[in-house]
Amino acid sequence: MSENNLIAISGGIGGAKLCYGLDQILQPGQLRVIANTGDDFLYLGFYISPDIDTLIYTLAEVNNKETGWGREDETWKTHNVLGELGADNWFKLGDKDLALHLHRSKALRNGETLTSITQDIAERFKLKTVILPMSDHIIQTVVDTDEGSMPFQEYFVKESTNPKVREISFESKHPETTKEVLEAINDPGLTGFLIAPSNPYLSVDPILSIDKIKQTIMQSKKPRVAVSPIIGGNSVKGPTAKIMEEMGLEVSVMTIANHYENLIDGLIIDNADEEYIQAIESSGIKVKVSNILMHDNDDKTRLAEEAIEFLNELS
Ligand code: GDP
Ligand code: FO1
Repeated sequence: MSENNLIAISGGIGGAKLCYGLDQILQPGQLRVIANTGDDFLYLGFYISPDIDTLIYTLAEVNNKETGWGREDETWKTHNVLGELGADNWFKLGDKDLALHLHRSKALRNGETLTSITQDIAERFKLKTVILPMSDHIIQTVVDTDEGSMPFQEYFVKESTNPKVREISFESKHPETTKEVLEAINDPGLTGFLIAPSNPYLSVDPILSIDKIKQTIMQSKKPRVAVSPIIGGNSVKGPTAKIMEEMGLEVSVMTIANHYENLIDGLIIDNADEEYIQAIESSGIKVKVSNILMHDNDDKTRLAEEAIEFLNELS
């Protein structure tokens, strides 16, 4: 794997599973992850960046394996006292996790960029993968539902994804990426791009909403592969399938292929979805079929190896 240099496009929990597998088999610096920041928000005065933190905790092997977010061996003293004080505590911040939010929020108040403080935190956690926020500006995912329009975390956590989604948009005064992301996606030594199995609408689309990122990847001569987040007509976790239904989309790998049309050369689908091979390939996207459900770390590294092999076949 020594000659491979990859860019992964990722949200949090689902995407971080594949990034963990890639991180295990690549050399330091060979994986750069462009991370979704559309979920970021200010909570109790702190800047929270859930997908970046999920990626960092997962790669550093300190993540909570049950929830997928937050840290393992966490304590909840602050969260509980916030409840006693009648303060907001619908978004659960563990004590260890909170230290990261304190540290990052102070750095941002002092004028550091999200890119630089993320790099600093990643170094402290001894990561060999580079985590690149999609932007240093606020680009807020807004979910328009039958109960009104709301920022992502209100929809996802406060309302437990119960409202029916009508439309998803990305609000920003500066919908721009960073020089670090542009250098990474224009790197002549790049092997290719991998779109991780994250929620296409809530985690990948915010990244692609930045025109420069989408156009550069679309025009790139390097191979681009996505791993389907849909298996056998359902999502593995989270509201992807529910949202697809609410937006009138068929919950299938074909819809995923159509969603990434013009952006990917290959799609990795599960054995359960073999029946779609021909239809996807006739839309011009090459298909690789595998077991794409990542139960354990062996599954993550195996799928990562297969994804790299597929990229090399397509180059
Ligand atoms: P995020 O979108 O990456 O922030 O994380 P989510 O937890 O919201 O999950 C997003 C998507 O990841 C969902 O559509 C899941 O179906 C998908 N996902 C989670 N685990 C796996 C897995 O093991 N394999 C595949 N192929 N998809 C997964
Ligand atoms: N998700 C929840 O469903 N409930 C929570 O209380 C919660 C807290 C939380 C704290 C820190 C963090 O980094 C993530 C957290 N998440 C929580 C995850 C949540 O933000 C979403 O999973 C992601 O944004 C989706 O990508």
